Amino acid sequence: MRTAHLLQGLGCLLFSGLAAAVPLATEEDLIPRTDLAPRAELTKRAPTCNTPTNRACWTSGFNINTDYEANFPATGVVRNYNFVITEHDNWVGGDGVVKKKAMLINGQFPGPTIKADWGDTIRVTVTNKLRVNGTSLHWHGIRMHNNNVNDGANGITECPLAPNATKVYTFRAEQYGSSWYHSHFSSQYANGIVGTIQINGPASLPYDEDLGVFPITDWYYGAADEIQHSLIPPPGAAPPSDNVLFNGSHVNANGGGKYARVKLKPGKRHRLRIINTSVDNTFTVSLVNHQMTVIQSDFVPVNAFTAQSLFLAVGQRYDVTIDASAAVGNYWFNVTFASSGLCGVSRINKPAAIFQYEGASSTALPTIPGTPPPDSKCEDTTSLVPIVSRSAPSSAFIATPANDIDVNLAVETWEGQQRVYWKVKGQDMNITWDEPTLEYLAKGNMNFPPRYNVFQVPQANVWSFWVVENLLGVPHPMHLHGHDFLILGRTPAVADPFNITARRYNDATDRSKLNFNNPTRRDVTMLPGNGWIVVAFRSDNPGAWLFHCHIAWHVSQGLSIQFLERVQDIPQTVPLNAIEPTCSQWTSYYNSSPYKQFDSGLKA
Ligand SMILES: *[C@@H]1O[C@H](CO)[C@@H](O)[C@H](O)[C@H]1NC(C)=O
Ligand SMILES: *[C@@H]1O[C@H](CO)[C@@H](O)[C@H](O)[C@H]1NC(C)=O
Ligand SMILES: *[C@@H]1O[C@H](CO)[C@@H](O)[C@H](O)[C@H]1NC(C)=O
Ligand SMILES: *[C@@H]1O[C@H](CO)[C@@H](O)[C@H](O)[C@H]1NC(C)=O
Ligand SMILES: *[C@@H]1O[C@H](CO)[C@@H](O)[C@H](O)[C@H]1NC(C)=O
Ligand SMILES: *[C@@H]1O[C@H](CO)[C@@H](O)[C@H](O)[C@H]1NC(C)=O
Ligand SMILES: *[C@@H]1O[C@H](CO)[C@@H](O)[C@H](O)[C@H]1NC(C)=O
Ligand SMILES: [Cu+2]
Repeated sequence: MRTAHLLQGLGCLLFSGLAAAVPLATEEDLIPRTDLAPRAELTKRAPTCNTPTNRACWTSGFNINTDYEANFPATGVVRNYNFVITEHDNWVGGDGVVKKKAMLINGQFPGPTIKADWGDTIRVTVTNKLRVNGTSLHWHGIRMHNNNVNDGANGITECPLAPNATKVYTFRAEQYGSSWYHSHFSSQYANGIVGTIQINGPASLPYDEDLGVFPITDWYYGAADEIQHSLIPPPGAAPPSDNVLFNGSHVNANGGGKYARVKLKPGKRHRLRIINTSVDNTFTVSLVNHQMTVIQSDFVPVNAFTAQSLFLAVGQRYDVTIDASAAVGNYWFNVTFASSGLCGVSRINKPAAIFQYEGASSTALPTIPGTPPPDSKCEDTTSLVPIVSRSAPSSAFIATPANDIDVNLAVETWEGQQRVYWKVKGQDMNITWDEPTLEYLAKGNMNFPPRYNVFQVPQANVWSFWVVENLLGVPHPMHLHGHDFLILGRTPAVADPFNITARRYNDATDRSKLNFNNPTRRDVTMLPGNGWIVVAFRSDNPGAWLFHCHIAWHVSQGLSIQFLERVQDIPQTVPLNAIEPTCSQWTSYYNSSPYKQFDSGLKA
């Protein structure tokens, strides 16, 4: 228990290029967006049949049942954003306490919300004004179909942007729902390089009001680099977070700061987009005296179900509806941690936001404490039923040593000191920033170093199955780029985190527990401590796609692999020359920089 708790602090990242297959909008379609802070309203959109009483409808020919991987609207609209990333010492924001090192997009935390309609093109111009760090931005959960080069994973799909360099990321809103973006350069997002994405589209339930994005994140007063450095020697355990922020704010331990307040209209049904943008902390959320009805998980619309509380792993999202049917007043929206401490803890007691009915006091605090939700055991649900169904043939899954990957911890000597690594199938990932996988391919070089952790997926349009086994008690939120994966099965959380009987998948006894028929599908799932998951994705997207733990500290310590999907098709679908000029800019900067890579180079 203690050991597992100590180990829990160890943590992932990615980037992008241009869509080759999907034509981009022409210049006349561009909406001028020269202001840094994007306007809240979408100024141009197709006529929509989406109304408060019929949210399932979207536009002619597109609705909640449309298979969005096969077909999405050609709106011709481009949403332009300008992001300038800057560095701030002793920044006061968030909860009113000084943060030693902040790195912000357009001076704000969270960064600007990217808003688009389903089918729009999103174009983000990123300029790195950090003093010495590179950076790269990953657009979490965006499929990036035939667009690997815009995925934003430095060392995989691009070189980091050197200080003063600019890069344009362009991608289609192929899916709809709620998500986020973040830096994938070491554990840099813990300094604040994070923001949300809202893609409007159909929904499985009617609602009146869209409250918008509601990111919840753990918050650290220290500098990300310094925290990461402190995790190099054993035990390498993640520290508790200093606070938890709701949409960027919370009170602090000394009574300063302020609660986030979300306004509800009495009698109305509201949509809330809960997004876990944590570095490490996983939590359960609940709203006193109200239920939440889930309509979507990650970018996958699901059959609606109602819950008193929801567990979110790092990177996971739940779009919910909330009926404002209680008495007019103020209500706590609470975050609760798993009692084991195995999926993150905070120094702040009982983090909360306030949901305030119109007509209620805007200064009074809620009076009803509410009932703590059941202990999550760090386990996410596998009973979500996607509306657009996907099934994999069970006969296609053959458990072999080749598709079995285990996760474990190792301590090795590095530059004369003991160092903690996370190993996947015996190897921690350690990429070289100026030699991303796509650059190897551009040069026709297939001799990847062993520590690039390349797993080939050669065959086109087949289900690729993976058994992931956890040889330690620490759970990991596993995230796949470029795909939603099917969660065919996993071990249930056990009472004792040192119970090792469920570590290994046994095909003879475990196969019958797998669900191949439209199972839960999303882009992040929890790998239980001392347990396994079986996941599958369809090889319909050529590229180098990271599969990693989303705890920033763990990915930095190596917990990552990359699937090299249909390598022979990559040159036809991915414009490999798009890695320039970023790579040559980075190389000339890095060669003269005293600041060197000290970890895997990746982060969640
Ligand atoms: C990143 O920036 C921080 C703060 O300026 C610095 O301490 C660190 O050494 C830099 N790391 C790299 C690899 O540039
Ligand atoms: C970036 O540009 C600014 C302004 O021109 C300059 O002061 C700074 O030294 C440049 N940074 C690097 C790392 O070249
Ligand atoms: C969170 O803050 C953003 C920006 O201020 C706002 O647009 C959004 O509506 C807020 N979310 C909620 C749920 O209040
Ligand atoms: C966010 O994810 C982290 C890591 O899995 C988890 O510890 C935390 O509880 C999650 N937060 C929420 C609000 O779900
Ligand atoms: C919710 O948060 C408030 C404020 O911290 C706290 O007083 C209350 O006990 C919490 N309720 C639950 C169920 O955690
Ligand atoms: C240990 O794990 C096995 C296999 O999952 C389970 O049957 C057993 O109940 C667990 N024991 C405890 C104490 O949790
Ligand atoms: C990563 O690999 C490079 C090149 O092999 C090596 O010099 C460096 O020490 C490695 N980093 C770690 C943290 O193991
Ligand atoms: Cu992890």
